[in-house]
Amino acid sequence: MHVVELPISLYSFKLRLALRLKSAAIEAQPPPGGSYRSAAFALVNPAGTIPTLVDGDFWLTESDAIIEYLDDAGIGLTLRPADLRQRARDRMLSRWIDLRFEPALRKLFAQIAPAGRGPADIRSADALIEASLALLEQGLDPDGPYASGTRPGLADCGLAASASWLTRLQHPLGLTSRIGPHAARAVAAISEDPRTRGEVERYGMLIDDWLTGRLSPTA
Ligand SMILES: N[C@@H](CCC(=O)N[C@@H](CS)C(=O)NCC(=O)O)C(=O)O
Repeated sequence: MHVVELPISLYSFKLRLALRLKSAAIEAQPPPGGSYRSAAFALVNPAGTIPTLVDGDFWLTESDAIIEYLDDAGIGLTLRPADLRQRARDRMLSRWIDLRFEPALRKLFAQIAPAGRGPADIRSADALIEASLALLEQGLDPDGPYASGTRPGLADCGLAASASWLTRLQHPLGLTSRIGPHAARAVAAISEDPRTRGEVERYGMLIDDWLTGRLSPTA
């Protein structure tokens, strides 16, 4: 079994966090041909997205589906809350992050190079991010510290991954959206957890390196 992923990919990082929390060591490999756009990778995964789990002749995309598959297969510690409502809340929040927060954030990637920036596009993505974060605040467990209670789940991994980018794009793109107090508490809990702290720090450095150069006025 292995995971096809790339170090800089947001969703690959999300899955790496989950694997750390599960204490599941699964080999990571880059997509064949080095890119998820390669023809060789399309043969493995027609959806063309990473991360992709390959388990013998079975492949699976979608980070949440992969984490749930590993949970159901008894690989590593379970990540999903035992309580029915907390488990459902975790799924709901993870979908909100996947379908609202991250897609709004993703719109900003085309705005990173100063030469290609459109202030109106940045403002509209910022507004979508703000709305998604406001919604998240209403869904997150008010007692925390994690998204759905006292243990980290799917939503915490996705939230930490998108928040890693948002905090680093705020200043250069002049964004006004900020994660709310409940989300900040969940992100802090993942960032301080001894199982995930190193992964969070390494990913932050990767993003910083990736942004250097791309943010320069000549980029
Ligand atoms: N919802 C998917 C999103 C995966 C995703 O969009 N991954 C990005 C890299 S971070 C990707 O593969 N993009 C390539 C593409 O969409 O063509 C998941 O949870 O795995």
